[in-house]
Parts: sequence; C-alpha cells; structure tokens
Amino acid sequence: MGVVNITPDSFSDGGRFFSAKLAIAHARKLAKEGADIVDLGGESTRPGAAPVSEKDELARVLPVLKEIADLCVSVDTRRPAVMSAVLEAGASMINDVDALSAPGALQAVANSACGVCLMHKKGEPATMQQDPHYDDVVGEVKAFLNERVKAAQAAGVAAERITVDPGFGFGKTVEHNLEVLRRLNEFSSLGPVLAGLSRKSTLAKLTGRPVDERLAGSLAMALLALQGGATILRVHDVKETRDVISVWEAFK
Ligand code: 9MG
Repeated sequence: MGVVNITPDSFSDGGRFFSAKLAIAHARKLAKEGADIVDLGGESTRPGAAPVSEKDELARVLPVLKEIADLCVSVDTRRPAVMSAVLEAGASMINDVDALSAPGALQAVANSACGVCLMHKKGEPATMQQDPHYDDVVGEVKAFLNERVKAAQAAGVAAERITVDPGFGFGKTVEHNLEVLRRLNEFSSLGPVLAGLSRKSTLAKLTGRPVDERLAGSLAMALLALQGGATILRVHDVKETRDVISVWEAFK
C-alpha cells in the first residue's frame, strides 16, 4: 500500500503532493513501482496538524480519486460522509484510523462491498503521544480490534473484507511499538494484518534520523513486519519495499 497524502502538513512528506495534479502523478508512480493499493488521505493525523473540514477533505480527495479510479484505491478517512462519497466515486477500500467508530461509519462501509482497515489508536491525534500508558499493550490493542471486528461483522461487513492494524505510533511509545512489532503474529487470528511503520517517529528515536533520512530504518521495519505476518505494508517508498518483499518471499 503506497501512501499519497493530499495535505499541506503531513509529517512524512511535508505536503509535497498538496495539489491534485501532483497527487495523481505520485499515485501513478507508486502503482508503477508495485503498489497493489494506493492510500489517499485528505486529513493529516499528525499531532498538531490543522483540522480540516469535511468539505475541504472531499475537495482534496475526490478530484484525485476520480482520475485514478482504475487503480485499487483506499481512502484514509474517519468521516462517514467522506466514506460514502469516495465509495460512490470508485474507492475500493476505507482505511479508518478510528476503526469505524464515528456514528454512521459502520453503515457507510456495510452499504458497499469495499475492503476496510480497522486501526487501533489510543487518544486523539493532537495529544495521543503525551505519555500513553498500557498495562498490557498487545492484550489491550487486540481486545479493541476484536471488538471492532465484531461490530463491523454485526453491521454486515463480511470477515473477508476486514483488515486489522495495531496502529504503530498512534498513542504508543517506542517501547509499545517494539512490543507490538515483536508480537505482531498474535494479531493474525483477527484477520489479515496491515502494518504502517514507514518513516514514523519511532525511527527518529531509534536512529536519530530526520524524516527524509528514514528509508533504511523503514525497510528494516518492513522486513520485521513481514516476519510477524503482516500482509499489507503501508509505505512511502514502494520500489524499495517491493525489493524487501521479494527477498522475504524468496527466503520464506
Ligand atoms: C493514515 N495512517 C497513518 N499511519 C497509519 C497506519 O500506521 N495505519 C493505517 N491503517 N493508517 C495510517
């Protein structure tokens, strides 16, 4: 899954694709490099990011989606109205960092045949990195995801449409992220696992590198996630991650 942020303030690409034209070109480049899915986002979940209205989120995402609807496009959104509009416009998947918890979100997804990613996060993006605490991070994240999978199924979303994601960096310290990564295979009983570790701030803490120098760290994380059973890797550097997958598949 290749990331295309159509935001002026994304942490990982500094708003480089904040125009429909650039975002479309970037999505096509990632698909050519081997992304099976392109993940479009019109709202940054970075701590401190400026809030975006529903109208602006749609104005960012829809023109791009309409031009690349021949690709398998996932839309990263928390808003039911955005979900319905992008599914109508041809999106294949909804990637919700709120795990369909907004009123109407379960129904918006259940009314279509799309795939869905249910992600765990603790707290809200603006404050979630301020001293997050768990007694048992893997147990708590797993219990949350299990509850959300059950809620989605009860609303009419078939199990084979659901992917789960422990939400690396979303209300988790470096130690929490590493513990989840070490025990990633424990999440596979809930469904296929999506892992998003690319360029994240845990890498800043582990390597001391700024965001544009985290490729090697991101590739190491990708390999560890594959080893832990991840079936979708959400990444910025598709070409390089494809090589990691080739090596991993040959080794396996
Ligand atoms: C939108 N977004 C940013 N980071 C993410 C991650 O780790 N997983 C998913 N599913 N979405 C993410």
